[in-house]
Amino acid sequence: MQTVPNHQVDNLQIEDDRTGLSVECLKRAFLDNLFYVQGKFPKIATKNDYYMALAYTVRDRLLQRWINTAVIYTERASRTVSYLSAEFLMGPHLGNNLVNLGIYDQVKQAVSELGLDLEDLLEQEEEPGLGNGGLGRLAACYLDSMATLEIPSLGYGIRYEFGIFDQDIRDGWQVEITDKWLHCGNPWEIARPEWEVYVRLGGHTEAYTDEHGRYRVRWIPFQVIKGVPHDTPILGYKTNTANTLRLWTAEAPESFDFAAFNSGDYLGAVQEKMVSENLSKVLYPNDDSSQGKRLRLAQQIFFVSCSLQDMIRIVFRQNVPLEKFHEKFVVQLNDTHPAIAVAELMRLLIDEHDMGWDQAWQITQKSLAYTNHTLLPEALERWPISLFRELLPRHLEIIYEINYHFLEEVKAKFPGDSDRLRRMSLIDESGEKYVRMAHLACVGSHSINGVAALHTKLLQQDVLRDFYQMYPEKFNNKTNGVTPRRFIVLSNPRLTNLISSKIGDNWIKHLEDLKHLEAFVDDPEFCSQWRSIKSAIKQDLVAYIAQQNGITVNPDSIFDIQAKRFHEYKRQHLNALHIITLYNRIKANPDIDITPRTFIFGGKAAPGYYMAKLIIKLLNSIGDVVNNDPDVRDRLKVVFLKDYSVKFAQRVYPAADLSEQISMAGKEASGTGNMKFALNGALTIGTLDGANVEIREEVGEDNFFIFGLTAPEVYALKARGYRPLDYYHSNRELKAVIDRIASGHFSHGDTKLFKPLLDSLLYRDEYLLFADYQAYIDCQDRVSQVYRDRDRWTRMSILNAARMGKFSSDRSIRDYCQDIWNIKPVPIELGECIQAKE
Ligand code: NBG
Repeated sequence: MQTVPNHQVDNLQIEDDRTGLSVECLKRAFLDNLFYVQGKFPKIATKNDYYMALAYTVRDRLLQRWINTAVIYTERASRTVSYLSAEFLMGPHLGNNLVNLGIYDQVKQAVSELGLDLEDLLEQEEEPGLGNGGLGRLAACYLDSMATLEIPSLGYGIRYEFGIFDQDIRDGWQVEITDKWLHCGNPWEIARPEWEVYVRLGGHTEAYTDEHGRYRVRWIPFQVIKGVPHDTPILGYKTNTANTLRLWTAEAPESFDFAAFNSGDYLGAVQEKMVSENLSKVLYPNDDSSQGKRLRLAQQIFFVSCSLQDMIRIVFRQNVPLEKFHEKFVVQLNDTHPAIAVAELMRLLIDEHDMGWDQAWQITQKSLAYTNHTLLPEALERWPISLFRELLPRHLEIIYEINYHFLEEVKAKFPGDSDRLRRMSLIDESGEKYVRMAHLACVGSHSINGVAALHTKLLQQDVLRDFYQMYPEKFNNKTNGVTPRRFIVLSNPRLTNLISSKIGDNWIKHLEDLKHLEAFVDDPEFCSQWRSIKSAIKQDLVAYIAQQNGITVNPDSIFDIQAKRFHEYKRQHLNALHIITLYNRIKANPDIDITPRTFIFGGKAAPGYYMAKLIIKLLNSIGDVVNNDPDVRDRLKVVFLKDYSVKFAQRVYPAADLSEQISMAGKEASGTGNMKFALNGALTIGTLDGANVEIREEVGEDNFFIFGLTAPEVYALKARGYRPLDYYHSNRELKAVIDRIASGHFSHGDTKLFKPLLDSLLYRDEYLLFADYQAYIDCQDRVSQVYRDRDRWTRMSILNAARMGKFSSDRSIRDYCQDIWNIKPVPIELGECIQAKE
């Protein structure tokens, strides 16, 4: 094979078709992969063949970095972060890898010289939607930042065969469709069957005395499942570090039960295989809620046990004594989904590796750290004891013993406080007995963190108050962040180029540098460029909406966007009340002077969450009426963009003028969409909730539209006794809005359709929409005013982006490294060790 000299990357020793980065080399490699991997040639190749050929071309270039990284980590037995998460919402890999490799432009040119369009090929990628929303996406951003900061890390999770469902909208209702993301193959992963592990489930335990006369427990399981790791490289931005995302698939230890097979019971023989494979079959589509389902607990122990066993394998391979497990690994638990790790690590150390309780407990606590992501009571995971005993009999014994020691500690610290013991126990005994996973995580970890300053404060004062009083030193805050590589460089190249033309491109790795943009905020030329970029991106979205929804949208209107999971606490229906308020004003006075707005929504509802689905239906119904009412004269448009995903989010954030972050204060742990919008120059309308508080602090009060009750005001109002009907009766516009919905105006005269929603507002209104209604409307009126002053708006937009430095996930990861993980970067030199060919 001919080699092509490559002057673009120092240190690169293998400059053949597998590693070369020149346009010529990329072209040859691409055609080679089309032929030898896809088995196609241009005349008969489909778009997917081209995508696959390109993906393999890029993967080849990752492999050299990946293998070198693994070699160096192994040689040095580097301290490593294990990020345990039931969800990783990675988004498409191809574009991101091009950005991080720094070869976007070369590849664009290479494929265009072959008569193809890169954007077209990028579109082709079926994204791995292995997460629900913020929590899974945060895990993905953190992997990007850890690789970029050269922090040795392994992401551990489940390779769901079906990720988050695809959303269709039929007659205004959400319809769920199975997400078959693997059906064309996944070029980014490599299966590692040689590192398979076994996980036990069910059965019973037996006590025995070992040869040293020690009391021991043997677990005789009912079922054993095989876990097979599938690895995906995670490349840092312009570094040689390529870390690993290791996702587990569940399989039956033997494909066939030969006894059953031989006796002619073919279906029975295949049964076990099907039952086992179920474990990694599908992602639970609930965001911020838990239903205590058996399969879900089985998924949790499955990936946690596989991952901990894998870490122990690595410890042994690197000749680290098991007593130093906590020096080799720090294990971050992404919410309570992996909290069973506390009991599983104890079990592995004691039962499988003969360690004594005290030492095992020290190692467990020193290794584990817990991140809480929610303030919603319904999201705090609890498992019925009966289920736990059936599935994890040994773990239940271990949890009882942890609980015994823990409650002794509590008694010693707070003598005579039996109520406290009851509240803090790992077992909820108030009715049916439950295991409280958040308590298990708190007791078994050395660090407990919230994801925004307000959230951490509320954890300390409220949700985890007893634990804060018990272990104040464990608590710390780590405000979330987002990766600027995916959420501006890849998704908003025009803005990226403008910014880099002014301040260089250092900001991509050091987002604080965006502050240098402030120097240009009075430069009319810069402001006009900023504005025309936003306007061009809005034009693109206009075209997309026309094609997707058949709705014509005015590109000069305010693009007012709320894109996130549907949940009552997030209050998409408050947004709906605003739309109808404006609509009513127009109906009352068709000539009224209104700043044109396009309301854009995106997001999925959990399939079993009736109220959230009804809110989606309401928004679509409002759209049908408002978009077609001649009185409105195109001043308002309501657009629901179906099937919100990472790919799709990348298209939406850059086009926003206004970002809706309107949850009831005290409910949104952090939010991360809020950061992505602002980074792309959207202004925020928001409550003082989650990270909104810190965003406002950073961008300045004058550049943030704040409204509504604060968290303490929410508690106070609820404590006083909240009566939504009073607001309804005393607020003329609010009453008109509710009456308009109740009259069947948006439901072809059907007065029953939205009644459950209206009743919940009129008689309960748990999330205080009515209490915040007037403040929201007033604030929106201010937004409309300010938007008319285009110079002022542009200035605010620039200042928002310029002051978002704090919200890079690089900053979050640096904080985790310093305060929790105690870990240092390990730079990777290429060519120092392994080469593909000698
Ligand atoms: C979500 C919160 C968000 C937060 C993300 C990431 C869960 C359980 N929690 O506010 O609702 O931004 O986690 O921390 O999905």
